[in-house]
Amino acid sequence: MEEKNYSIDPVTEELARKAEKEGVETLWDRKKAMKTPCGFGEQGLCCRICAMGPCRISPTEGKGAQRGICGATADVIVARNLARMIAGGLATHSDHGRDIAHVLHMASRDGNYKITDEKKLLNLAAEWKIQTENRDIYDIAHEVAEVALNEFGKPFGALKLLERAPEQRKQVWEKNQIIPGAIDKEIVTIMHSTHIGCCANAEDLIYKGMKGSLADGWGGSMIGTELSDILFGVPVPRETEANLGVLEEDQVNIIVHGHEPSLSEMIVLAVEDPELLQLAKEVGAKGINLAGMCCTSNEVTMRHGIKIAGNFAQQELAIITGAVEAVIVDVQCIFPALAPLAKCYHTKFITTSPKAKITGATHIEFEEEKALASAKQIVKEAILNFKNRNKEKVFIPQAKSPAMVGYSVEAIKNQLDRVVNSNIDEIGTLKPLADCIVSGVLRGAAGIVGCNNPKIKHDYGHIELMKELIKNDIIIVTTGCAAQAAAKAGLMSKEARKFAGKGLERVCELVDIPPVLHMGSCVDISRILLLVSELAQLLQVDMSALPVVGAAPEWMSEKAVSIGTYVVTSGIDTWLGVVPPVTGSATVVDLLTNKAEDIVGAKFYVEPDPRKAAQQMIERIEEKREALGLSL
Ligand code: NFS
Ligand code: SF4
Repeated sequence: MEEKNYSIDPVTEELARKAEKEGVETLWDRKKAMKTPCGFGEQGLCCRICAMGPCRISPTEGKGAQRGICGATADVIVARNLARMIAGGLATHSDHGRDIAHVLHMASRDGNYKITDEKKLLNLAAEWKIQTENRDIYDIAHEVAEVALNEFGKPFGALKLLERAPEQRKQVWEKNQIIPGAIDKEIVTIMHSTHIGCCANAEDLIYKGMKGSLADGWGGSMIGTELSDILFGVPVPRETEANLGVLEEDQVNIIVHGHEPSLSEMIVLAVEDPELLQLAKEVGAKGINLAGMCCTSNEVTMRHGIKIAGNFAQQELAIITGAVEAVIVDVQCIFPALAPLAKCYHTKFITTSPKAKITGATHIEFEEEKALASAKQIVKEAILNFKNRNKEKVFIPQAKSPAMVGYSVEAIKNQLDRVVNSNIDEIGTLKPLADCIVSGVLRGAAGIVGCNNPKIKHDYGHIELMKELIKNDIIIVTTGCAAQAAAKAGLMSKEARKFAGKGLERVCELVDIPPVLHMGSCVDISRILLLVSELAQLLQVDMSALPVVGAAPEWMSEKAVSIGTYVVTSGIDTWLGVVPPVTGSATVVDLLTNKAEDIVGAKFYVEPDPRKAAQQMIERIEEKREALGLSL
């Protein structure tokens, strides 16, 4: 049997072997070359915030340096570093949300960007008390965009979308004074407070981090999701396929990679352009095959069923197939390694965002004002590159899995309506889901999200955890690279219900869903927040009372730190499969994994073994059920 080193995914293993044979390196090679990571950094004990340092604090109490040159303690240094990670993640998601708001602001009837979901726009306008009667839909859209843009910099007041949370939750935030104001302000405050000689109280720094994180989940990310739905459509269930086997030997293969749908939506349109299809024929290809990578993939698969090429750890492998004419990227989670790697094959590595230029890549700036024309130019580059493909280097693994995707909150309600007796029940609510949880047919729900990280065998953390949980009648909602792991492993096909426990299997049959529901990209974790918030309001309890848990089994990014923090701050216990760099401070560890429960009603758990994590999650869910008096 073939030895499996890096991944539980055979396609990944095969291509990693191809890379070795061809002498090109991947993240796993570089991970090996990195040797043992720096112990100070690993524990969060290294401070580079000013030029008197860098300072590093000895992890052993009473031995070696116990304070930085300014006198900062281990607690302060660890908390400051963590708060800065949150600010980084919050900035990234929020800048994405802001970009989408700008796109909505430029939307017009005869332009490239149009309003696709008027209903969602009108609902949001009503929520924000924007006049809608006798107004052109585009005028309304522009005002909604302006209000959204103001959320980033308004001088006074709390973020508007926080209003959507249950009353009990808002009180928790209020009591702890962690209700965020303008999104940019929260980032700035964290950067300010963590400057040399400013905040030197670990607990307070954690509160600042929590407050900032809420401006991500209930702010920038939620704006990103809402406005993307208005522009490009609310996702509905549809079929797709996942893994690098979706590449086609006889077609021009294009990969979109990154995050913001404003680029990828236009690429989706461009590849259907008759002139470009004709050009593809002229260069000897049978067609143009578009597939996605990372969260951009999640955006376009949710809305168009575009095939999923793979997740974070597979981005290099796409190029290593030798069959990809272009990898088109915008922002975030893009390995700089793709630039030198693309030069070993014929692949064009095309950057498009002024925010993410990469040395060695071809930069074709994507101009939103002439979005479709820009997209067509980029696709043309890919087509013209087909002739450079070296057939001897091409190897496309034949494996791919069918998957159902597109489960927005709206789509989930729609599916649930199938079991509703419309004579007595209201349709379009989460009540059937709440009923299943109350009766115990479903024990609870888990949100499994996040990245890949070579510290964990690729996809193993995600898949083991999901399998364990569905077996125990816990329904799963997922986003990001975790969702792609599930799609590849077949957990999003309807047949996957056979892996579920009796209760969940029955629910899947009746409602016609897979046991693992794809809810989108990482900014779409805001959908999960709203799902849990609505469930809580239906059952008239706080979010922290529900038998609901979260997990990021293979997380790696600052974005994931911000997400984990806002999920916990929203009252949902969260399991991490990778230890965060905080172990150098017993105070911070105690705050995150213990005291947080008294503060916000939920806490972090760290458990690298997904099976153990699953057991802990099941126990926790049962505890919550008992506390709510739900059936055993
Ligand atoms: Ni989320 Fe998406 Fe993937 Fe992690 Fe990166 S793509 S925004 S950060 S690696 S899940
Ligand atoms: Fe050292 Fe303090 Fe400067 Fe950090 S802020 S590098 S601990 S002197």
